[in-house]
Amino acid sequence: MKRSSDTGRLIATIILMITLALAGVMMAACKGGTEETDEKELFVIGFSQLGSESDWRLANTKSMMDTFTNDKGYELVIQNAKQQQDNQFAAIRSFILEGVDLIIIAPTVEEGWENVLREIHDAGIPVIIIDRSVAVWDTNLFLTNVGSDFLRQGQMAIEWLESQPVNPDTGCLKILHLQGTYGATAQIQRTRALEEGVEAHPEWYIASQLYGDFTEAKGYEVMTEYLSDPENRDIDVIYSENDNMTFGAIQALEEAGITYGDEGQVKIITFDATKKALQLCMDGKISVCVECNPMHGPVVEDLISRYRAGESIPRQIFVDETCFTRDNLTQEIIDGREY
Ligand code: GZL
Repeated sequence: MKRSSDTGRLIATIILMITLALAGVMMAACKGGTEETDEKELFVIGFSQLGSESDWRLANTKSMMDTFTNDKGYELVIQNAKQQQDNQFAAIRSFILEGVDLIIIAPTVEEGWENVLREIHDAGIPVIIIDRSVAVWDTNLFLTNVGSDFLRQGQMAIEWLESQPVNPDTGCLKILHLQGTYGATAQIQRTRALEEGVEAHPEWYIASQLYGDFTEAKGYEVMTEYLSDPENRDIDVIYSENDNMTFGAIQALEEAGITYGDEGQVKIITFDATKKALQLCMDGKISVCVECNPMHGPVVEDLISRYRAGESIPRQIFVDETCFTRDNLTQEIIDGREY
């Protein structure tokens, strides 16, 4: 009896051990398979966004977030540099350590990118530059630059200004220039277009160039300070390098009792063409809104898909943009805008 009961216990123990072993193997396979499948499917993108300084920038970030979603097979890791290039370098180096599949950079300024782009290159990670550009000798350090032709934007504004009469009392045009972040491609090229325009028109002159850093607060601050001197109040045109500085400048004009718009003293030229600026243009308060399209997400996704399929992609992609005035603007266009 004892022998058979011993034997029975032994057999039961062996069956239990085999069952547990099989269960463990199945669980491991399921777990490993699930995790492996999840990790394998997501294409991880490290995105160094320069900041959140303007409505344009917020729209640009939203476009990227709306495009690179998990259900479309992406993991988008965004780091906001608060307009500091050093923060971008730190973010990019963390992306390299994480071993992301691709890095996207919206650079604060053009200079200073050679070393960190070489580090990314040496790590074997592809890079796409969006919005502004980077000034590097070796353009093989990035796949492509998706952005705007900022010089053309400025030239469209100058073409409109050329169609305007000079001040009949003075025989000239006194222009106040609000500049964006020094060294950013948008600032460099929009400034170049104005300065080349002034050079070609002796009856135009730049009364002052104020630094607004692409923000509404700074635009208001420098404009308020400038208008505090009565000698500075006779400006004919404000050439403002983005809408948010324009909104600050408009507040300063109103507080100084200076009229603006179609029926006012000061004609305003602005860049970005956000909904708020277009509405002011429609209402005759802003004369020219030069569009700067922030909706880079879909364009960048198409380029990444083509790159992953082994196709060659262009080194530079310009997005479509329009120069809006009351002549070509409708409420329907404004209401249909995404930003
Ligand atoms: C332009 C972009 C500029 C916008 C500003 O592509 O770099 O930066 O014109 C933004 O609104 O701050």
